[in-house]
Amino acid sequence: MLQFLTCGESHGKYLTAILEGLPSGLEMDLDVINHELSKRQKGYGRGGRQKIENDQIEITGGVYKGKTTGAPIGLLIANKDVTIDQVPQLFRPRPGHADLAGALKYNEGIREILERASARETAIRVAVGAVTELFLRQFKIEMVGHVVQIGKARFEEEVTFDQILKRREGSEVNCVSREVEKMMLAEIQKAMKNKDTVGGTYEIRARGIPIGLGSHVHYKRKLDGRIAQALMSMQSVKAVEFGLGVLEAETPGSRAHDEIFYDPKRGYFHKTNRAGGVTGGMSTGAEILVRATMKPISTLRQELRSVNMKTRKEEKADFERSDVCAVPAGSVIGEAIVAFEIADAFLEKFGGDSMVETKRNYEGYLKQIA
Ligand code: EPS
Repeated sequence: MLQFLTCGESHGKYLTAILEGLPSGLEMDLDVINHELSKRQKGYGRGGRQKIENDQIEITGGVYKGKTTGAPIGLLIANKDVTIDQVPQLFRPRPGHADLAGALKYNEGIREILERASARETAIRVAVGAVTELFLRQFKIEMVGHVVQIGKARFEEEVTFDQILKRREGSEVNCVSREVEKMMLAEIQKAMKNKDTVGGTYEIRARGIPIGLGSHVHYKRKLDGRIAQALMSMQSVKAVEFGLGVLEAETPGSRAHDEIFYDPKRGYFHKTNRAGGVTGGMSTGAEILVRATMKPISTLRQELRSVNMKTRKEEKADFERSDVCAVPAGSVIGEAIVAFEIADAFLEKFGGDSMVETKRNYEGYLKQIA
């Protein structure tokens, strides 16, 4: 239902996206989009590029008098940094980056590959996600993201959606615990000192989800599969898990599932959320709870062994300005990515060319399952 394409290079003139499939009549709030863009630029351990850029969204189509018209929405962010002709070619591919496979496959230089592979592209994905968050809010669906691990520093406490919203405020690493934040900062400082980089895990939650988004009938329609694919497409992500996730392996079946209850006011509900809000590829009505793990950034000051693609001789990999830790930024990007996937599944189920129609369809469904 909902689709988007991004275009642009890290040192190109613009990052752009066309988002298609949103109904007419949705109010566009540029402040909300810009706020998400600015959050993505922050976080302890970010690289020098963020001091140059001040990402701001421009809408280039599909919005009239502050509201969507139903036409494709054009989004644009202008890059401020030097242009692609002013940055050098690379010959020593960085292990862990797209450099080697990309250069061979496309018969191009490393520069041509890394410019598009760069996580700079996530700026425009955050803008797309923020627009879909505006859509979801109209149906009382809300999103939140926070960092649960950086290096060995791990946040283990159980927290509610509201606690995350409140307690992550003011954190330099988007963590809800000040104690764990200190340990996370120490992990990043250690990596800086050792000319190294550090990865971690973020968690995304969505609440207010109706039962039945996604479907069990076809593998491509499964909601968890769609969210996992989208999160995996984010630069650096190497693992995605829902609910108990990898802990399912050691949990007995009697404690791995969510028992079913009924209340005349609430309808069917679960007291636990071990499934992370999705079973059989469909939303259960509980919060969607998904975690993504990012590998450490692959551009290292302490260069790894590589091969010079001109001479085929062993040399140290090239170094480019980069981040030491991008997990806090990842938690903002992940939130946008999950929002898009939920909005897509929502529109697939309820459709509508205008917000009035989508709302009517949604209310009809809620009555049906009450
Ligand atoms: C990024 C912009 C990039 C990198 C980083 C993310 O800018 P530059 O290459 O000019 O420093 O800082 O990208 C990577 C770490 C990567 O490996 O691609 C951004 O805006 O998020």
